[in-house]
Amino acid sequence: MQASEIWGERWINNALPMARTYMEVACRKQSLVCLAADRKTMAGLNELLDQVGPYLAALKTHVDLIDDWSVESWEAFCTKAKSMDLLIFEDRKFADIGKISRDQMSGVYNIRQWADLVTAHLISGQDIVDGLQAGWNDVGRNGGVLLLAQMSSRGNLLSPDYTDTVVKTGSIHDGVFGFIGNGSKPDDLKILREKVGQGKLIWTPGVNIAIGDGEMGQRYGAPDEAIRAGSDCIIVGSGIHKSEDPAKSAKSYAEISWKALLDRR
Ligand code: S5P
Repeated sequence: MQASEIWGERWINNALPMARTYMEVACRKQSLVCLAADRKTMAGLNELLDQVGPYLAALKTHVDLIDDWSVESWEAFCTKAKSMDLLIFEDRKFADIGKISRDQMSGVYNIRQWADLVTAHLISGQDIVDGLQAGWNDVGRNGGVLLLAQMSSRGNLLSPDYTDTVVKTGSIHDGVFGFIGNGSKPDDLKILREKVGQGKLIWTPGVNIAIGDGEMGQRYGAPDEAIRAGSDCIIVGSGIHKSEDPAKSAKSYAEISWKALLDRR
């Protein structure tokens, strides 16, 4: 089956090239799983990628938490991820003014050169999206911005009004790939999906087969419920990288997510 048939309205209403690329990758891999690869060494990251790469559609990184990061080791890691047909998503949570965000796409980490997706807060205004898109444009690459509309952590300051403004502004901006929603609360997610409409993608952290509270205020909901409520990608960290058998866990998240997407159609 073609990606356009599987994704239906989402495909029709989202023409951002990177959004369509994601929808195609998800179909090839039969997985709506983005791994939050929160390991602190290159060896740890490479080991994880070797184990679970086949079951993922995307790989989410925090490039600034790697102890032994180097340009060469990162380049090799990204090349491997690409060879496994994965999108690379740097969860940098940019929040500065447009021109500084553009510059932050370069610098030591040179995020614009290897990341297909990045996260941003809209707290500084919508020019941040143009700044980040300009960053990719500066090196002739395409990318997509995921705006934080909700967060999964307890006590966060993203109020319902703030969420509405992010959705309203982001939904009509071409550079926006989609939104980060809270996967731990399917009911809230349903409401978010109604507000977002059928075009932009919603990606959700706060998902784990073992639902409930996580470490330091993190909260978890069930992966299939998140997708049925309107999530288009589940961001899973500890559920995979802290599991005794990461490959087996990644495979079950992939199967659950794919089945939930087919059920949702
Ligand atoms: O609201 C949020 C937004 C994000 S991007 N809550 C989150 O937990 N995240 C990220 O998702 C967080 O930075 C981490 O990398 C991942 C969740 O990891 P887990 O181990 O709790 O599944």
